[in-house]
Amino acid sequence: MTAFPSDLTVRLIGAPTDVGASVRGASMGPEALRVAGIAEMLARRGLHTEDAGNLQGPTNPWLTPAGGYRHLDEVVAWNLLVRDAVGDALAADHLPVLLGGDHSLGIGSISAVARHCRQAGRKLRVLWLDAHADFNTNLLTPTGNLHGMPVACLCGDGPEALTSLSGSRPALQPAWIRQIGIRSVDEGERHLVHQAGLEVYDMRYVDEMGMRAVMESALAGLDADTHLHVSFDVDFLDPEIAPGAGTTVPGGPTYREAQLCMEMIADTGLMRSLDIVELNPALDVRNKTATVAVELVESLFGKSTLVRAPASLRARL
Ligand SMILES: [Mn+2]
Repeated sequence: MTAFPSDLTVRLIGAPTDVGASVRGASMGPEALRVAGIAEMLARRGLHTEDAGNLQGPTNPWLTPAGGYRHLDEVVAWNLLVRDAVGDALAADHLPVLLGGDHSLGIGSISAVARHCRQAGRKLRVLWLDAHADFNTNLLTPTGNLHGMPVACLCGDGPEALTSLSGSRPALQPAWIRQIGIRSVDEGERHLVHQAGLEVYDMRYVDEMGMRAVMESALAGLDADTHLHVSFDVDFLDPEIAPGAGTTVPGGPTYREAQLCMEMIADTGLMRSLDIVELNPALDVRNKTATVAVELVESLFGKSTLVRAPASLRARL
């Protein structure tokens, strides 16, 4: 077990938009996370924290899809801003935390991470915590909402303007991705996920094997030279604890399961970038979902519920 490095500077980057979403409201996500105390929590953990404020992109025109994509121009504009902001943070050796915003922004964020790793010669592992596989394409999607397509785009299947953001297409190899918590996938999308060979730990797997086995498997094979990126869609969580999301699906991880997931990620000491997306304050109850998200992110940054001494210490007692 590695401690989370305490000499890191965390840079919060707000991307207040819902141009890629199916319902309005995720544009208010960054402020809700700030109100829930995300910066104060990180400071309490002893991390240098700077809030870069919000990116300023196009407003949501709320139009019907064209060519199988809804608001493609606006989604591209936002993702260029996110890619550059996340890229700047990584270049400064800071740990970027993207405060979304809808999950289409993961394209820009992870494209920047992929480019950074390519240039630095580092390996990359992406953990996609989500109720959905987000592997739709314009030919499959009934709605054209781009927040259902980021993993496909990152793997090279999507509009050129989004698949080329990392400077190399595809940005990611499917073998670098682990999806956890999945419980809502369309038929055609399921076929594409299989075809791509994505490693998916769906809720049936979590039920049967338990979160500990899921995370041991999802985190297997990492080494000190691996950059770990976490893309945390709050609809990953069971709607009982996280009602503030536009596309909730029942039957997600409980509070304890989610905590264990986050703590085991923190134990690696390897997380170097994070997206927190799809938080929708318009659907939330007294900022409950933002508060839960901040608590879980606190665990991601090394707050442990472990009270007993570590095994190595117990052995010496
Ligand atoms: Mn998602």
